[in-house]
Amino acid sequence: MNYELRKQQLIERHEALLAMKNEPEEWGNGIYERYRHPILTAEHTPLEWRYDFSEKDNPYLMQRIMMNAVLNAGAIKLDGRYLLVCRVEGADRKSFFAVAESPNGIDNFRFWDEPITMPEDLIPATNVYDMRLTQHEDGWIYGVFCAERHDDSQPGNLSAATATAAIARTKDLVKWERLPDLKSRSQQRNVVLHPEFIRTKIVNGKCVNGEWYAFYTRPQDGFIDTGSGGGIGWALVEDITHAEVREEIIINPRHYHTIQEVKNGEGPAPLKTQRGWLHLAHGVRGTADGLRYVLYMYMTALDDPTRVTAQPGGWFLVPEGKEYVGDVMNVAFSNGWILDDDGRVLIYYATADTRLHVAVSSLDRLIDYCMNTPRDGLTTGASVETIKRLIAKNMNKW
Ligand code: M1P
Repeated sequence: MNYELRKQQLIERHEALLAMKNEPEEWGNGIYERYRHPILTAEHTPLEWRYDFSEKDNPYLMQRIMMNAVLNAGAIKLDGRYLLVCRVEGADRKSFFAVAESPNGIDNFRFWDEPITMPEDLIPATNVYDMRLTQHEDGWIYGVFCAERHDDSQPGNLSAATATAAIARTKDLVKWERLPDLKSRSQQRNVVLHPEFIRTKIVNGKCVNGEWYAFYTRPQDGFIDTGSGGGIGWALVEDITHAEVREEIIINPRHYHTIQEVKNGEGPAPLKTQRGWLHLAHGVRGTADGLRYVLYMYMTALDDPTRVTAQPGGWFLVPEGKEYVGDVMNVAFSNGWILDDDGRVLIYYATADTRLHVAVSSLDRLIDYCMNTPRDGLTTGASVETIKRLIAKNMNKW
Protein backbone atom coordinates (compact mmCIF):
# COMPACT_ATOMS: atom_id res chain seq x y z
CA MET A 1 0.00 0.00 0.00
CA ASN A 2 1.20 3.47 -0.86
CA TYR A 3 0.54 5.22 2.45
CA GLU A 4 0.89 8.76 1.14
CA LEU A 5 -1.32 8.12 -1.89
CA ARG A 6 -4.06 6.51 0.22
CA LYS A 7 -3.92 9.33 2.73
CA GLN A 8 -4.21 11.87 -0.07
CA GLN A 9 -7.23 10.06 -1.54
CA LEU A 10 -8.85 9.82 1.87
CA ILE A 11 -8.51 13.56 2.41
CA GLU A 12 -9.80 14.37 -1.08
CA ARG A 13 -12.86 12.13 -0.69
CA HIS A 14 -13.66 13.65 2.68
CA GLU A 15 -13.23 17.17 1.35
CA ALA A 16 -15.57 16.39 -1.58
CA LEU A 17 -18.23 15.14 0.86
CA LEU A 18 -18.00 18.28 3.02
CA ALA A 19 -18.07 20.59 0.01
CA MET A 20 -21.05 18.87 -1.63
CA LYS A 21 -23.91 21.25 -2.48
CA ASN A 22 -27.33 20.26 -1.25
CA GLU A 23 -30.48 20.91 -3.22
CA PRO A 24 -34.19 20.93 -2.43
CA GLU A 25 -36.25 18.00 -3.60
CA GLU A 26 -38.39 18.86 -6.57
CA TRP A 27 -41.89 18.26 -5.31
CA GLY A 28 -42.85 18.80 -1.70
CA ASN A 29 -46.06 19.09 0.29
CA GLY A 30 -46.19 22.90 0.24
CA ILE A 31 -45.44 23.02 3.96
CA TYR A 32 -41.65 22.60 3.74
CA GLU A 33 -38.95 21.51 1.31
CA ARG A 34 -36.82 18.55 2.16
CA TYR A 35 -33.23 18.50 0.91
CA ARG A 36 -31.84 15.69 -1.19
CA HIS A 37 -28.78 14.71 0.87
CA PRO A 38 -28.28 14.25 4.60
CA ILE A 39 -26.39 17.25 5.95
CA LEU A 40 -24.30 15.29 8.44
CA THR A 41 -23.38 11.62 8.80
CA ALA A 42 -20.66 9.67 10.61
CA GLU A 43 -18.57 10.13 7.44
CA HIS A 44 -18.61 13.90 7.95
CA THR A 45 -16.73 13.71 11.25
CA PRO A 46 -13.15 14.97 10.95
CA LEU A 47 -10.56 12.46 9.81
CA GLU A 48 -8.33 13.51 12.72
CA TRP A 49 -10.96 12.08 15.11
CA ARG A 50 -10.78 8.70 13.43
CA TYR A 51 -7.32 8.13 11.91
CA ASP A 52 -3.87 8.13 13.44
CA PHE A 53 -1.93 9.89 10.71
CA SER A 54 1.48 8.66 11.85
CA GLU A 55 2.71 6.18 9.26
CA LYS A 56 4.97 4.62 11.86
CA ASP A 57 2.13 3.95 14.32
CA ASN A 58 -0.60 3.25 11.77
CA PRO A 59 1.08 1.79 8.68
CA TYR A 60 -2.22 0.36 7.34
CA LEU A 61 -3.96 3.71 7.69
CA MET A 62 -6.77 2.10 9.66
CA GLN A 63 -9.54 3.97 11.38
CA ARG A 64 -8.46 3.79 15.02
CA ILE A 65 -11.74 5.20 16.31
CA MET A 66 -14.88 4.56 14.32
CA MET A 67 -17.98 6.75 14.33
CA ASN A 68 -21.46 5.30 14.12
CA ALA A 69 -23.89 8.18 13.64
CA VAL A 70 -24.56 11.90 13.72
CA LEU A 71 -28.09 12.70 14.80
CA ASN A 72 -30.42 14.72 17.04
CA ALA A 73 -28.81 18.18 17.00
CA GLY A 74 -29.63 21.32 18.92
CA ALA A 75 -29.46 24.38 16.62
CA ILE A 76 -28.75 28.08 16.95
CA LYS A 77 -27.78 31.04 14.79
CA LEU A 78 -25.09 32.90 16.67
CA ASP A 79 -23.28 35.97 15.34
CA GLY A 80 -24.43 35.09 11.82
CA ARG A 81 -23.17 31.50 12.06
CA TYR A 82 -25.41 28.46 11.66
CA LEU A 83 -24.37 26.10 14.44
CA LEU A 84 -25.53 22.63 15.36
CA VAL A 85 -24.69 20.89 18.62
CA CYS A 86 -24.84 17.37 17.27
CA ARG A 87 -25.17 14.09 19.03
CA VAL A 88 -22.25 12.12 17.64
CA GLU A 89 -22.24 8.45 18.48
CA GLY A 90 -19.06 6.41 18.35
CA ALA A 91 -18.81 2.75 17.44
CA ASP A 92 -18.58 2.16 21.21
CA ARG A 93 -22.20 3.38 21.61
CA LYS A 94 -21.16 6.45 23.57
CA SER A 95 -22.70 9.70 22.42
CA PHE A 96 -20.98 13.04 22.79
CA PHE A 97 -21.65 16.59 21.69
CA ALA A 98 -19.80 18.30 18.86
CA VAL A 99 -20.49 21.57 17.08
CA ALA A 100 -20.83 21.67 13.29
CA GLU A 101 -20.94 24.99 11.44
CA SER A 102 -22.32 25.92 8.03
CA PRO A 103 -22.21 29.20 6.11
CA ASN A 104 -25.89 28.93 5.08
CA GLY A 105 -27.59 26.35 7.35
CA ILE A 106 -28.15 23.99 4.40
CA ASP A 107 -24.83 22.51 3.39
CA ASN A 108 -21.04 22.58 3.88
CA PHE A 109 -21.35 21.74 7.55
CA ARG A 110 -17.94 21.23 9.15
CA PHE A 111 -17.27 20.08 12.66
CA TRP A 112 -15.19 22.29 14.89
CA ASP A 113 -11.77 20.80 15.64
CA GLU A 114 -12.71 19.02 18.86
CA PRO A 115 -15.86 17.64 20.48
CA ILE A 116 -17.31 19.56 23.43
CA THR A 117 -15.81 18.71 26.79
CA MET A 118 -18.93 18.73 28.92
CA PRO A 119 -18.30 19.07 32.65
CA GLU A 120 -19.92 16.32 34.74
CA ASP A 121 -22.56 16.61 37.42
CA LEU A 122 -21.74 15.12 40.87
CA ILE A 123 -22.52 11.63 39.62
CA PRO A 124 -20.94 11.31 36.17
CA ALA A 125 -23.23 10.11 33.38
CA THR A 126 -22.50 7.04 31.26
CA ASN A 127 -24.00 8.62 28.18
CA VAL A 128 -25.34 12.04 27.15
CA TYR A 129 -27.46 13.04 24.17
CA ASP A 130 -30.16 15.14 22.47
CA MET A 131 -29.32 18.67 23.52
CA ARG A 132 -31.99 21.35 23.21
CA LEU A 133 -30.50 24.84 22.96
CA THR A 134 -32.40 27.78 24.41
CA GLN A 135 -31.23 31.36 24.06
CA HIS A 136 -32.80 32.56 27.28
CA GLU A 137 -33.74 36.14 28.05
CA ASP A 138 -31.43 35.92 31.11
CA GLY A 139 -28.49 36.21 28.65
CA TRP A 140 -27.26 32.58 28.74
CA ILE A 141 -27.54 29.91 26.10
CA TYR A 142 -28.75 26.79 27.89
CA GLY A 143 -28.23 23.24 26.74
CA VAL A 144 -30.65 20.76 28.28
CA PHE A 145 -29.90 17.15 27.46
CA CYS A 146 -30.45 13.60 28.59
CA ALA A 147 -27.93 12.12 31.04
CA GLU A 148 -28.14 8.36 31.24
CA ARG A 149 -26.78 6.26 34.10
CA HIS A 150 -27.08 2.63 35.10
CA ASP A 151 -29.95 2.10 37.52
CA ASP A 152 -27.99 0.74 40.47
CA SER A 153 -31.20 -0.20 42.27
CA GLN A 154 -31.31 -3.15 39.83
CA PRO A 155 -27.76 -4.52 40.08
CA GLY A 156 -28.54 -7.75 38.20
CA ASN A 157 -30.04 -5.98 35.20
CA LEU A 158 -27.43 -4.57 32.82
CA SER A 159 -30.07 -2.81 30.75
CA ALA A 160 -31.65 -0.96 33.67
CA ALA A 161 -30.95 2.73 33.25
CA THR A 162 -32.17 6.11 34.41
CA ALA A 163 -32.82 9.16 32.26
CA THR A 164 -32.34 12.59 33.81
CA ALA A 165 -32.45 16.09 32.36
CA ALA A 166 -28.98 17.60 32.56
CA ILE A 167 -28.47 21.36 32.34
CA ALA A 168 -25.44 23.31 31.15
CA ARG A 169 -24.99 26.88 29.98
CA THR A 170 -22.61 28.77 27.77
CA LYS A 171 -22.14 32.04 25.90
CA ASP A 172 -20.23 30.66 22.92
CA LEU A 173 -20.77 26.86 22.72
CA VAL A 174 -17.06 26.47 23.57
CA LYS A 175 -16.95 26.85 27.35
CA TRP A 176 -19.77 25.19 29.25
CA GLU A 177 -20.82 25.56 32.86
CA ARG A 178 -22.62 22.48 34.13
CA LEU A 179 -25.47 23.03 36.56
CA PRO A 180 -26.96 20.27 38.72
CA ASP A 181 -29.33 17.95 36.85
CA LEU A 182 -33.04 18.75 37.05
CA LYS A 183 -34.47 17.07 40.14
CA SER A 184 -37.71 15.26 39.45
CA ARG A 185 -39.72 12.47 41.03
CA SER A 186 -39.94 10.64 37.71
CA GLN A 187 -37.36 9.94 35.06
CA GLN A 188 -37.21 12.67 32.41
CA ARG A 189 -36.17 12.86 28.78
CA ASN A 190 -36.92 15.46 26.09
CA VAL A 191 -36.84 18.30 28.60
CA VAL A 192 -36.65 21.77 27.03
CA LEU A 193 -36.18 25.20 28.59
CA HIS A 194 -38.72 27.88 27.55
CA PRO A 195 -36.86 30.98 26.28
CA GLU A 196 -38.62 33.54 28.48
CA PHE A 197 -39.29 33.95 32.17
CA ILE A 198 -42.83 33.31 33.35
CA ARG A 199 -43.83 36.31 35.44
CA THR A 200 -47.15 35.33 36.99
CA LYS A 201 -48.46 32.11 38.40
CA ILE A 202 -51.51 31.06 40.34
CA VAL A 203 -50.88 29.91 43.90
CA ASN A 204 -53.91 28.81 45.95
CA GLY A 205 -56.21 30.59 43.50
CA LYS A 206 -54.26 33.85 43.75
CA CYS A 207 -52.11 35.48 41.08
CA VAL A 208 -48.49 35.80 42.26
CA ASN A 209 -45.82 37.83 40.45
CA GLY A 210 -42.21 36.75 40.18
CA GLU A 211 -39.70 35.36 37.70
CA TRP A 212 -39.66 31.65 36.99
CA TYR A 213 -37.81 29.51 34.47
CA ALA A 214 -40.19 27.15 32.69
CA PHE A 215 -39.38 23.66 31.49
CA TYR A 216 -41.26 21.48 29.03
CA THR A 217 -40.92 18.03 30.57
CA ARG A 218 -41.66 14.47 29.53
CA PRO A 219 -42.16 12.45 32.70
CA GLN A 220 -41.68 8.73 32.24
CA ASP A 221 -42.02 5.70 34.50
CA GLY A 222 -38.94 3.93 33.19
CA PHE A 223 -35.98 4.48 30.90
CA ILE A 224 -37.88 3.45 27.75
CA ASP A 225 -41.52 3.32 28.84
CA THR A 226 -43.33 6.56 29.47
CA GLY A 227 -45.94 4.40 31.24
CA SER A 228 -48.25 6.69 33.14
CA GLY A 229 -46.27 9.78 32.00
CA GLY A 230 -49.08 11.62 30.28
CA GLY A 231 -47.26 13.57 27.54
CA ILE A 232 -45.57 16.96 27.34
CA GLY A 233 -45.46 18.51 30.79
CA TRP A 234 -44.69 21.98 32.15
CA ALA A 235 -42.90 22.88 35.34
CA LEU A 236 -41.79 26.21 36.81
CA VAL A 237 -38.45 26.53 38.54
CA GLU A 238 -37.25 29.41 40.67
CA ASP A 239 -33.52 28.77 40.73
CA ILE A 240 -31.97 27.36 37.56
CA THR A 241 -28.78 26.55 39.48
CA HIS A 242 -30.78 24.11 41.65
CA ALA A 243 -33.64 23.25 39.35
CA GLU A 244 -36.34 21.02 40.77
CA VAL A 245 -39.71 19.93 39.40
CA ARG A 246 -42.08 20.42 42.31
CA GLU A 247 -45.32 20.70 40.39
CA GLU A 248 -45.82 19.41 36.88
CA ILE A 249 -48.89 19.73 34.68
CA ILE A 250 -49.45 17.97 31.38
CA ILE A 251 -50.08 20.59 28.69
CA ASN A 252 -50.18 18.28 25.68
CA PRO A 253 -51.42 14.79 26.52
CA ARG A 254 -51.04 11.49 24.72
CA HIS A 255 -54.19 10.08 23.11
CA TYR A 256 -55.48 6.67 22.15
CA HIS A 257 -55.11 5.87 18.45
CA THR A 258 -53.12 8.94 17.51
CA ILE A 259 -49.53 9.43 16.41
CA GLN A 260 -48.61 10.23 20.01
CA GLU A 261 -50.33 7.31 21.68
CA VAL A 262 -47.21 5.82 23.28
CA LYS A 263 -44.93 8.83 23.77
CA ASN A 264 -45.19 12.56 23.29
CA GLY A 265 -42.11 14.75 23.64
CA GLU A 266 -41.19 18.37 22.95
CA GLY A 267 -38.65 18.97 20.16
CA PRO A 268 -36.59 22.18 20.11
CA ALA A 269 -37.43 25.26 22.20
CA PRO A 270 -40.57 26.88 20.73
CA LEU A 271 -40.40 29.89 18.42
CA LYS A 272 -42.16 33.10 19.44
CA THR A 273 -44.49 34.43 16.73
CA GLN A 274 -47.17 37.11 16.69
CA ARG A 275 -49.80 34.35 16.63
CA GLY A 276 -48.42 32.39 19.55
CA TRP A 277 -45.62 29.97 20.43
CA LEU A 278 -44.83 27.58 17.61
CA HIS A 279 -43.81 24.08 18.71
CA LEU A 280 -42.23 21.12 16.99
CA ALA A 281 -42.55 17.81 18.84
CA HIS A 282 -42.34 14.08 18.29
CA GLY A 283 -45.03 11.50 18.75
CA VAL A 284 -44.53 7.76 19.05
CA ARG A 285 -46.94 4.95 18.33
CA GLY A 286 -46.54 1.17 18.51
CA THR A 287 -46.67 -1.02 15.40
CA ALA A 288 -46.20 -4.73 14.77
CA ASP A 289 -42.70 -3.72 13.68
CA GLY A 290 -41.80 -1.70 16.77
CA LEU A 291 -42.13 1.98 17.58
CA ARG A 292 -42.76 4.65 14.93
CA TYR A 293 -41.37 8.13 15.71
CA VAL A 294 -42.86 11.03 13.73
CA LEU A 295 -42.74 14.82 14.02
CA TYR A 296 -45.78 16.98 14.57
CA MET A 297 -46.52 20.63 15.38
CA TYR A 298 -48.72 22.63 17.71
CA MET A 299 -49.13 26.21 18.94
CA THR A 300 -49.71 27.70 22.37
CA ALA A 301 -50.98 31.10 23.51
CA LEU A 302 -48.45 33.91 23.88
CA ASP A 303 -49.89 34.99 27.22
CA ASP A 304 -50.18 31.41 28.47
CA PRO A 305 -47.73 28.94 26.94
CA THR A 306 -49.55 26.09 28.68
CA ARG A 307 -52.71 26.62 26.56
CA VAL A 308 -52.69 24.75 23.24
CA THR A 309 -54.38 26.93 20.61
CA ALA A 310 -53.81 24.88 17.47
CA GLN A 311 -52.73 21.35 16.72
CA PRO A 312 -52.92 19.92 13.20
CA GLY A 313 -54.05 16.30 13.15
CA GLY A 314 -51.47 13.67 12.30
CA TRP A 315 -47.81 13.93 11.50
CA PHE A 316 -45.88 16.80 9.98
CA LEU A 317 -42.80 14.88 8.87
CA VAL A 318 -41.97 11.16 8.72
CA PRO A 319 -38.98 9.25 7.39
CA GLU A 320 -39.19 8.72 3.62
CA GLY A 321 -37.45 6.22 1.34
CA LYS A 322 -33.88 5.57 2.44
CA GLU A 323 -34.49 7.59 5.59
CA TYR A 324 -36.38 4.64 7.09
CA VAL A 325 -33.28 2.52 7.23
CA GLY A 326 -30.62 2.76 9.89
CA ASP A 327 -29.82 1.85 13.46
CA VAL A 328 -33.35 2.38 14.75
CA MET A 329 -35.78 2.02 11.86
CA ASN A 330 -38.85 4.19 11.38
CA VAL A 331 -37.63 7.15 13.42
CA ALA A 332 -37.81 10.86 12.64
CA PHE A 333 -36.59 13.02 15.52
CA SER A 334 -35.89 16.73 15.88
CA ASN A 335 -34.50 18.81 18.70
CA GLY A 336 -33.20 21.77 16.70
CA TRP A 337 -34.46 24.48 14.38
CA ILE A 338 -33.40 27.99 13.43
CA LEU A 339 -35.65 30.94 12.67
CA ASP A 340 -33.59 33.01 10.25
CA ASP A 341 -33.69 36.79 9.89
CA ASP A 342 -35.73 36.52 6.68
CA GLY A 343 -38.44 34.37 8.29
CA ARG A 344 -37.01 31.13 6.88
CA VAL A 345 -37.22 28.22 9.30
CA LEU A 346 -34.51 25.57 9.06
CA ILE A 347 -35.73 22.33 10.57
CA TYR A 348 -33.00 19.87 11.48
CA TYR A 349 -34.22 16.32 11.81
CA ALA A 350 -32.54 12.96 12.16
CA THR A 351 -33.75 9.71 10.67
CA ALA A 352 -33.35 6.16 11.94
CA ASP A 353 -31.02 7.47 14.68
CA THR A 354 -28.31 7.52 12.01
CA ARG A 355 -28.00 10.80 10.10
CA LEU A 356 -29.11 14.41 10.08
CA HIS A 357 -31.16 16.27 7.45
CA VAL A 358 -32.61 19.72 6.90
CA ALA A 359 -36.07 20.74 5.72
CA VAL A 360 -36.84 24.39 5.02
CA SER A 361 -40.06 26.31 5.56
CA SER A 362 -41.02 29.79 6.74
CA LEU A 363 -42.69 31.15 9.82
CA ASP A 364 -45.74 32.20 7.77
CA ARG A 365 -46.13 28.79 6.21
CA LEU A 366 -45.76 26.94 9.52
CA ILE A 367 -48.31 29.18 11.22
CA ASP A 368 -50.70 28.68 8.29
CA TYR A 369 -50.12 24.92 8.55
CA CYS A 370 -50.87 24.93 12.28
CA MET A 371 -53.91 27.17 12.14
CA ASN A 372 -55.58 25.78 9.02
CA THR A 373 -54.91 22.06 9.12
CA PRO A 374 -57.84 20.18 10.65
CA ARG A 375 -57.38 18.75 14.12
CA ASP A 376 -57.45 15.03 14.73
CA GLY A 377 -61.12 14.24 15.40
CA LEU A 378 -59.97 11.06 17.19
CA THR A 379 -62.31 8.69 15.31
CA THR A 380 -62.65 7.37 11.76
CA GLY A 381 -66.09 8.99 11.53
CA ALA A 382 -64.68 12.41 12.39
CA SER A 383 -61.83 11.99 9.87
CA VAL A 384 -64.25 11.11 7.07
CA GLU A 385 -66.42 14.13 7.91
CA THR A 386 -63.33 16.37 7.78
CA ILE A 387 -62.39 15.03 4.33
CA LYS A 388 -65.97 15.44 3.08
CA ARG A 389 -66.07 19.07 4.26
CA LEU A 390 -62.98 19.79 2.17
CA ILE A 391 -64.46 18.00 -0.86
CA ALA A 392 -67.67 20.01 -0.55
CA LYS A 393 -65.71 23.24 -0.33
CA ASN A 394 -63.74 22.35 -3.44
CA MET A 395 -66.87 21.31 -5.36
CA ASN A 396 -68.57 24.64 -4.75
CA LYS A 397 -65.47 26.41 -5.95
CA TRP A 398 -64.87 24.51 -9.13
O1 M1P B 1 -34.65 5.88 19.16
C1 M1P B 1 -35.54 6.94 18.97
C2 M1P B 1 -35.35 8.01 20.04
O2 M1P B 1 -35.54 7.41 21.31
C3 M1P B 1 -35.45 8.28 22.44
O3 M1P B 1 -36.50 9.22 22.40
P1 M1P B 1 -37.77 9.06 23.42
O4 M1P B 1 -37.28 9.47 24.73
O5 M1P B 1 -38.84 9.95 22.89
O6 M1P B 1 -38.16 7.62 23.34
C4 M1P B 1 -34.13 9.01 22.46
O7 M1P B 1 -33.13 8.09 22.81
C5 M1P B 1 -33.79 9.62 21.12
O8 M1P B 1 -32.45 10.03 21.15
C6 M1P B 1 -33.95 8.63 19.99
O9 M1P B 1 -33.78 9.29 18.76
